[in-house]
Amino acid sequence: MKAHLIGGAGLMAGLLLSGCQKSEQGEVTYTDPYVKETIANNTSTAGYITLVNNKTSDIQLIAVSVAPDVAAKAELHGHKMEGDIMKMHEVASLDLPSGTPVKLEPGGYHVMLMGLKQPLIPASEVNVTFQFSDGESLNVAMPVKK
Ligand SMILES: [Cu+2]
Repeated sequence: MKAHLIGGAGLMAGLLLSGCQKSEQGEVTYTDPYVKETIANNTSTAGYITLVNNKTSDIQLIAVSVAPDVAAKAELHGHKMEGDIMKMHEVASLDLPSGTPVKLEPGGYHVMLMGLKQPLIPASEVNVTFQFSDGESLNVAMPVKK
């Protein structure tokens, strides 16, 4: 009986180990992607998403991009106070610590789409590519919302 239990523990350890190896090759996953609809004649808008780095090592988000027929360019933006005014500015990278969800959200980090070729209307989608410091990338179909 005792031997049987030890065998069971060994099997469990084996399963845990293979689970570990799988997460070493883990990917960046995401939730809640959306792009804000364009208002009036604006040719820029912002996109938001929560990214989770499932890899065992920390990486950075180093670039965002869209197809040239969607917008002239995409940038990674943050906000900071300049005097009394909250201003957006481009950031070179965003840390994605292993296992920690990082939110791009209104008032914080966001994907800035500039020089849009046509207005973005709800129920459509924008394909955004997120490029990471380890050479991998993630393509996300981001729904346009009000
Ligand atoms: Cu911005």
